[in-house]
This record gives sequence, C-alpha cells and structure tokens, in this order.
Amino acid sequence: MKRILTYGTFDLLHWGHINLLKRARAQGDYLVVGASTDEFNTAKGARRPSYHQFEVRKTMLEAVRYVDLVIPEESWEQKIEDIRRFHIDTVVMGDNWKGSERFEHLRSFCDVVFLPRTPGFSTSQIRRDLLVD
Ligand code: C2G
Repeated sequence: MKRILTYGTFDLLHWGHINLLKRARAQGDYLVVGASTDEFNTAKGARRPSYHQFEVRKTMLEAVRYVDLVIPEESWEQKIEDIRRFHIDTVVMGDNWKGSERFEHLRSFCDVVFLPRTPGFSTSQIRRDLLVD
C-alpha cells in the first residue's frame, strides 16, 4: 500500500484544493492530509484568520472521497515525524512549494512530488469576489 501525505489550510474548499487531493490520492492507495490549525495559520504568516475554523475545515476534508485521514498540522517541524508515524511513501504539494526548504529536505525520508496548481482558483480570490456581490 502506497501512502501519500499532503498539507494545507484548505479554507473555503474549492476545485483547486479538490484537484490537488484527487491527484495526490492517485499517486498511491491512502492519503493523509495535514490540515493547518488556526494557530499554525498565524505562525505561517497568514494575513487574516481562515474563514472556517480548523474543526470545520477538518470535517469538510473528511467528506472528500480522496481523503483517508485528516491530522492537525501544528508546526513546520512535525513533517518528519508524520512521515514516520504514518509510514508515508510520498509527500505531495502544489508546485508553489517547489524548491522550498520546508519540503525539499523531506527527500531524505520519502519521495516529494510537486503538482501544478489549478489556475483560476484561490481562497483569497473567492473572498474578494464575494465582497463585490
Ligand atoms: N492548490 C492548488 N491549486 C490551487 C490552490 C491550491 O493546487 N488553485 C494546492 C496548494 O498548492 C496546496 C494545497 O492546494 O498544496 C492547499 O492549498 P492551501 O490551503 O493554500 O495551503 P497552503 O497555504 O499552501 O499551506 O505546510 C504547508 C502548508 O500548510 C500549505
């Protein structure tokens, strides 16, 4: 069984997120998603709190057919432990993270795959669009 791991905030879940989760799951047989906690979002330098709090974002992710398990992402440092704990073969992220030391160093522990982002979809754009209605 090939086990995949990805991370993100996944706020206002949209097609860009689903398309990432779908392609990540297709890389193996089991997908673990590390959903950023509200506190970690602040630590990540988010300009504003997510629209949905962690528990709502976690529940929405658990309803996605491609997702097998959702865990809290509470720090940058937890990834190696997550890889070990869940016997991960591949970490998959959107390619806006390509080259980031946050992920490139994980290559010592598992494969790391960056997938093209889905153009035209972003949580911040959704928020801006809703402001004009
Ligand atoms: N994504 C995508 N296409 C989009 C939007 C997002 O492929 N149009 C991908 C991102 O590249 C990321 C995942 O969907 O891999 C989740 O996106 P975000 O919720 O924006 O996550 P991010 O803020 O990148 O947090 O430790 C890593 C961080 O938690 C990732």
